[in-house]
Amino acid sequence: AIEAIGAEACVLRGFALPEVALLLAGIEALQAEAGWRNMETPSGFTMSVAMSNFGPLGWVTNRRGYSYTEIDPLSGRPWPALPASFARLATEAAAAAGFVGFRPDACLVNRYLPGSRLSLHQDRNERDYGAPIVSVSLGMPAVFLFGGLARSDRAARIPLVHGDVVVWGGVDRLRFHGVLPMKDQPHPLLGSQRINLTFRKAGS
Ligand code: MD3
Ligand code: FE
Repeated sequence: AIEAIGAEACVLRGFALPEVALLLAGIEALQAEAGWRNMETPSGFTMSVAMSNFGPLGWVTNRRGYSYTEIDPLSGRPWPALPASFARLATEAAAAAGFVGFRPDACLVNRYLPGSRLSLHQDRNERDYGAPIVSVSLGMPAVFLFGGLARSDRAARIPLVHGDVVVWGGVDRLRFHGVLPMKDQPHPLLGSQRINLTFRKAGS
């Protein structure tokens, strides 16, 4: 069942469940190859969400700003390759939501522990806002904030659980969004963490 949350945004409940074993194996490998890091924002805060990326492009933030890089600044090597099973899941979810032909070149992996949060922001570091964004939730439940095109617009609260996939594009692509501080509600497979995969087309 497709749950609309905007004119061109929807939740596909449980869409990733058949792929969970492959996703978790890939995330284990990413953790070993690249590792989690709490990056610094341009204003000097350390993010409470730990991050890593599958390539070819990875999202980073530091005191100089936000960007996409081909090289992981921590290892000095390219980001680990995006597994084909991950890319296929993102393409299939996008198609189910009406965005046919989505080919991600970036997969940001966010790791939330109890207390981690993501404050309201827009995703505007990508070259082409025409491509959708696909997000996969794993582990502990979270409350997603889905606002409007102005920071001050009231935000809807959307509960997301293990296996849910959200697709956003078109007129909803630049809406403000965030994640409320995580409660400790341990998940049988992942324990006290939530992992979110965000698939994007960042480059050309
Ligand atoms: C809504 N991550 O990494 S999913 C992010 O759960 C991010 O980790 C969240 O926001 C998380 O930037 C939320 C991704 C998402 C991405 C783009 C959007 C939600 C969006 C664009 C418009 C509206
Ligand atoms: Fe975002």
